[in-house]
Amino acid sequence: MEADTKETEETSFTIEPRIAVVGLGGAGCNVVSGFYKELAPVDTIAINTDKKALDETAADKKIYICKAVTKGEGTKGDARLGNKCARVHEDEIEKAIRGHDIVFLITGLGGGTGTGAASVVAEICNRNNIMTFTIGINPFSFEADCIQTAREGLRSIRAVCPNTFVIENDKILDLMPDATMKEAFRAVNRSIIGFVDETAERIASGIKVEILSIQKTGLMKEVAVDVPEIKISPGIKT
Ligand SMILES: Nc1nc2c(ncn2[C@@H]2O[C@H](COP(=O)(O)OP(=O)(O)OP(=O)(O)O)[C@@H](O)[C@H]2O)c(=O)[nH]1
Ligand SMILES: [Mg+2]
Repeated sequence: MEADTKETEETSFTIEPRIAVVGLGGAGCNVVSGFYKELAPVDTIAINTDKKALDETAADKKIYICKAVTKGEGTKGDARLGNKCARVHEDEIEKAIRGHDIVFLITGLGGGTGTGAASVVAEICNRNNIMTFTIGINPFSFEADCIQTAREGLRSIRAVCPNTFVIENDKILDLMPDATMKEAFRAVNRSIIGFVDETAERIASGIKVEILSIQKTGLMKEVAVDVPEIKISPGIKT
């Protein structure tokens, strides 16, 4: 009888991991606004060099980087500048991120802010032992000026964040050929929100299983994370 009670107490013990979604640059901040407005159970952090875009972003925490350098107008596609701006604000970014168990970094690839800053933020996550995923958005193929920056940026992000997934803006053109740019962005952004929600849910339940297992057996159980595919669905016109 006594043993039964003990078992019940042990198996009912769970810990919810603390999750942050961090948006970098224009695209990343747009996705973060979606999370914030959806009241998803995650902390939202927005980081940008563009003051106006950041003011229009909805997030729990906003970090405006490098006013002195960019005058609040973004980096105009200079990823080296985006990287430098993030480095200058490393302490502030680290303070906002510390204490989370899982971080999702969301960034457009091919601009300067997100492409340059993502690796800096991923490094901060690494040194705080945070499980980190990056979702990078590849620019449309007609944005020829961005392609090289996107490619190089992705390489530098992958070097510090192996769990990096890429979503192609181009894909939405097949699904919604008549969509405006705004409608296409919105559809891609919704698909990213769905992907993060689903991945976070699977990881969270994996962690709960692990904690229950440790409680019951005293042994560590490996957490297997089966990351879902990113699905893009049309019909987001609102
Ligand atoms: N899916 C999606 N893609 C976007 C969105 N906004 C921009 N993009 C794409 O992301 C790429 C990078 O753009 P931004 O995120 O605006 O760039 P940034 O990081 O702010 O960099 P700078 O403005 O150059 O400092 C663009 O070339 C677009 O293809 C968005 O809301 N959703
Ligand atoms: Mg920008």
